Amino acid sequence: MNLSPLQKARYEYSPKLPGMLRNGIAEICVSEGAATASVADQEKIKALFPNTYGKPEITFQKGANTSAAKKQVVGVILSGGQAPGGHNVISGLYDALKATNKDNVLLGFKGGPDGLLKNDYVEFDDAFIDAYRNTGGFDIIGSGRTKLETKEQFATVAENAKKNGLTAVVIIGGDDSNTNAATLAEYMAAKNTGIQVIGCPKTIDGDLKNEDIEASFGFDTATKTYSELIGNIERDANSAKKYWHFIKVMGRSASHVALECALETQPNICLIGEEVAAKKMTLAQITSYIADAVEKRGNAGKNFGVAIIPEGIVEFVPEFSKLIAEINELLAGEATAKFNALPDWTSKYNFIKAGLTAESFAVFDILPQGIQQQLFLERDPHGNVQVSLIESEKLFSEMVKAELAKRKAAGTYKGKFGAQHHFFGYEGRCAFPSNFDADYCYSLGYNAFMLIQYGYTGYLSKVSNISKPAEEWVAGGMPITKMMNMERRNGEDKPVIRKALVELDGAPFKYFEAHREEWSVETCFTYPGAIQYYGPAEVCDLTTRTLALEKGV
Ligand code: FBP
Repeated sequence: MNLSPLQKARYEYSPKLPGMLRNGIAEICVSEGAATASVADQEKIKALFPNTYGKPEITFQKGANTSAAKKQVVGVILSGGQAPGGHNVISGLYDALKATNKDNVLLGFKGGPDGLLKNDYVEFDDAFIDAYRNTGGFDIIGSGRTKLETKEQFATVAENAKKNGLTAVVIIGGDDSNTNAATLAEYMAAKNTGIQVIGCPKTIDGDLKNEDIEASFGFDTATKTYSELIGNIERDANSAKKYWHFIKVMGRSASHVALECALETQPNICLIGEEVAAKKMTLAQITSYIADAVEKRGNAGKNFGVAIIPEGIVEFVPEFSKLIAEINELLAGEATAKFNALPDWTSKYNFIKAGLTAESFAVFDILPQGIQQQLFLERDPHGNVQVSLIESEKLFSEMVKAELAKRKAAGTYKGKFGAQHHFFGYEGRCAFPSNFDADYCYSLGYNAFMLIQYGYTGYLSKVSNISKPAEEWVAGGMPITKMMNMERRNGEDKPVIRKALVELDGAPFKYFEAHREEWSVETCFTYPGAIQYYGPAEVCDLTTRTLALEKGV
């Protein structure tokens, strides 16, 4: 393998553990809290998880080890989208497992949940793990999005686990994957397999957090990477003074990534999906809001700016969601083939006009033609519009352009408008983990093994107090059922981990809200620069602005 100088240097980095875990199992004991209850729908969740519901929160402390000596054979998977630090969760898990008993074994199941179903795995050893320490990516064993949720799948996993003598499975994933980890844990307990299941909170989207989990790993590095790029673009905009940059950032649904990037870079505009939904904003209102900033700046001679658009925005616009639902209905079943057979866009347009309600057609009709056509291009396996493929950065810039043309004709807008478009997503998911993510992930993995060693199942590895230096971090575990409620999914009520959306009364949004008017008209850009791996702690070990504001530090 060809190694870059940074990669070589990062191999030498020693991730920081919470103080209480630093001396290994010999000096780690457990303190159990009170029984827990799920955040909502307690009776229903309790009935669905009779073996794993209501268990206590646990916290590790310094003290004499009381765990039973037992050879552990642990299987681990990476599940869902990549997030910086996944390799460190595995190396932390491996180090804790080997430090506890050199005969313990760690198997990495390949390609996400599929690896567990197909019994496709590798056995890790020192050389294998050493090649991935402190690196980005999930390439150590790959990842996948297969959902582990049916009884048949669980039976296959149990069978494969038994074949390999597994004592525990660790699932590194987001809210859906950890919901499935809880169901798998319940299955394993109900069947008396003796196999424990532990989850670790991952996702760059930042939406797996709650009163127990302060942040999902990967959010820190991904947002720092996007913020570096946005800062660079801001500086370019402020140098050339001739473009508005419309920048879409990842985050399938929640706008945490967009908000964090805005807090880091102070752009002129940042849309927040959750606010758009709460205020029931229309596309025209959002367009007008952006055009107002462009107009004010343009009339003051500042024909440049930066607007951040969250990937999930369109689903938060009520009239747009309704339009998508109607299109999905309109093209259900055989109608798709009929639609595709129409000879040209005019006939397709007329078909759409005849099939939509007048209200939804009016929304469709104000979209730029390129976006209208995107709605009918790629469909998911269920035949639904793939909303995440809609180029919302272009949607808004084109709508703003049309609005500005009207304002120009009316004589209110005197500036010039030229737009550039960007989408930052994959650029940030496999970056070298920041020191924070390298430390946090290693700790989550190390801690996951302690939960296994102490016999817990159905728990999420929990490392808290993470806005403080690592020495003060608190390690422990929380039953996953505590984070669950019932939600309607595909026509059925299901127990799921509650997804964290941006809270409009939370400190990060409040800070943004208090400053955004000034940022929209003035040029208040801040340039965060590249992630720093070496240097003073106040530069290298910083947490996100989101976490700092949430914790008041
Ligand atoms: P996870 O929720 O699995 O962590 O993935 C998040 C994410 O990166 C989203 O931000 C993005 O919308 C999506 O994955 C992209 O998925 P894919 O990798 O399948 O293109």
